Amino acid sequence: PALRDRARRTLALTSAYRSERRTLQVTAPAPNEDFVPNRTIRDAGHREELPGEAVRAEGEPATGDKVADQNYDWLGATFDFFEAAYRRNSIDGAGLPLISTVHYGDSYDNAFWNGQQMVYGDGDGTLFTEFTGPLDVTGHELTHGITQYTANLEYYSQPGALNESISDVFGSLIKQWHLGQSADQADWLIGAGLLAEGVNGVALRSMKEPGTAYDDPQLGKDPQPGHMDHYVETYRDNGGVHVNSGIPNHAFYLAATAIGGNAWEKAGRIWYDTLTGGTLETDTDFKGFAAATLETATRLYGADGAETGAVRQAWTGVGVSP
Ligand code: ASN
Ligand code: ZN
Repeated sequence: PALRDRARRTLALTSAYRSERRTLQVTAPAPNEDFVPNRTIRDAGHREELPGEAVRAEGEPATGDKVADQNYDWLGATFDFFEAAYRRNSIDGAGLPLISTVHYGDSYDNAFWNGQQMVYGDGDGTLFTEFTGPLDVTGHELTHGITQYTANLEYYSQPGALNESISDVFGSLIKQWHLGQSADQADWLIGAGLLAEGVNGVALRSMKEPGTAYDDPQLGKDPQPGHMDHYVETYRDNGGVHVNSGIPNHAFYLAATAIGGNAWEKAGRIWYDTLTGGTLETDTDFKGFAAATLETATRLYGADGAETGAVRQAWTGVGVSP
């Protein structure tokens, strides 16, 4: 929110100058021009129908519905993160409008990106609370859009688990950036606060200790492995995309904590440049992605850089040899 206000102030201050400049010369935007989000929040009215009725467009005042307003704010924080950390202008890098539908379905226990927009259920209140609540969940869903516009990793098996993991990595980094937490201060949980009262667990997933986020009679036990020795072969969940994502998630955690400092700055930069650099295939597997992160780290920090060593060790630590 602080950054959003800053951006708005800057925009107000520069708009007069900008229109003057336009009459003098027609040029591409200045490299440090602030990007601004274009959010639309829609309300599905508890039906499973999209897109629902628009309740808040960009710049409009709060609706009074805490779910819609929370979603608007978290979309803003996520947009701000990608601008501040990587100078990315929205999902497609070119200011794509952010469209979100809340109150989707009746007691709907999920949130998703459907290829064009984000969709959020309210949870059933017994297992899950509102999916608009945790910032990292919104960061996760929006990052699916970024992956679609960049590496476009297919949503099956290892590339699918990488797609999932990338959404968890940036979801977590957005939360860390918002809270001002360094790698050693972060909880590395995804969806903390999402489990309803009485559920035995702390979050949906743990990047620090995959497999330990919950263990509950109704929800079952967190099925995530954190090492290739425990890779889960399954046809369910698109070949275990939400299960085996624990392995690259843990690799990122190992790299970021070994490098130290703010995780979005170095480890995040390595993952971001790898995702958006154009060298991944849609069917890149863990080994291929690991090798690509090492190439990126080598380009950024040198073959003998401590950061590059940390990335190599991280992948080795989860049983993936790049
Ligand atoms: N919340 C899930 C996700 O974004 C929904 C899904 O299974 N696609 O990964
Ligand atoms: Zn996902």
